[in-house]
Amino acid sequence: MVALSQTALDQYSLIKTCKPSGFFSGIPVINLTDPDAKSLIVEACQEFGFFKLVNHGVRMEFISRLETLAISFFDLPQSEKDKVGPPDPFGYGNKRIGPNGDIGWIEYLLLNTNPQITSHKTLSISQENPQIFSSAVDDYILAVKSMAYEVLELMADGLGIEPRNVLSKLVRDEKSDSCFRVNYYPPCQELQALSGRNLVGFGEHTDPQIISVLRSNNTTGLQICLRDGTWVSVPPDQTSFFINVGDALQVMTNGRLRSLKHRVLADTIKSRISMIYFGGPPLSEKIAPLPNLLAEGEESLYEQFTWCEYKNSAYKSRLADYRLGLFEKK
Ligand code: GA4
Repeated sequence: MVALSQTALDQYSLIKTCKPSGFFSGIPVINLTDPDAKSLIVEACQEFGFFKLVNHGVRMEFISRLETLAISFFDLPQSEKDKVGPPDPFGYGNKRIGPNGDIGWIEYLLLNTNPQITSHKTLSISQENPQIFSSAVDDYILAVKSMAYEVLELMADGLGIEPRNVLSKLVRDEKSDSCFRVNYYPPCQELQALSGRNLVGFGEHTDPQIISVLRSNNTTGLQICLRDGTWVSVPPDQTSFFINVGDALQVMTNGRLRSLKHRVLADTIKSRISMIYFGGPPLSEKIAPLPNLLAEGEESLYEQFTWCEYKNSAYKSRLADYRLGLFEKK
């Protein structure tokens, strides 16, 4: 038994391990209906690039329906799941993340969020009734998008920039290059017992887009990197959303808001499931500091680039690379 597990561990020796850290109690919690939400959001995004959102208005039934369907998909035999993969970048993926050799203790579905482009892959996720999964995704995404627009509008208000839809319109645009991911992290008890550490489910990285909206079940795993470089664990909360600033928003605010370095460790006992909406701009959009935000004489910290250029460069990188580095002015 031990020998068998050791083989399994050797097989996964490329998957990194980490020591779990204590829960962090300092994560800003923002109530979307709070009259002070706009300034609290800006403060949280300046300090952490991250906050927890409560009273978000997304109906629990949309969340639960999608989660249940996703779990049934991940419970299917491997050969069935493989029919929806490998990701190109959309589709079902197992352990391999992105095209450049990153691996983690994870299975996932990466989907396009544009309802007009429901791919055959999305349709084949729920075999008995192909529409079930895609309509659950559509309902969920619609609700999460409208909450994300509101957050981005409050953010613009809080930053004192006009018009208030200057950020939300990019994600709202029908050509917005957004995507959606369902991550499933199976428990890793045996492998953990052998290594004495937790397996990394999704290695450290920042998200390239404008905004990411995450919802998970009640299993721990998400860790964020604080300004001083320490990694802390985020207490899970299945009724709330976690919002994080992406690289594009960091550039558009000339570094005032910070994109968040984060990672996920697999739990030893329980599986973790998370669903993340990544709001991105249209491919042709120029990503540069918003002029109304720059103080007099303040220059952009970054070379100008389009979202398409940034995305292409991101797909040539490894997860942990500092992707904005290539675009910083020397
Ligand atoms: C991180 C954020 C999103 O999950 C994602 C990821 C993408 C992928 O899994 O295909 C990337 C990663 C993410 C950043 C660097 C590249 C691209 C894997 C990878 C190694 C869908 C995205 O947009 O960028």
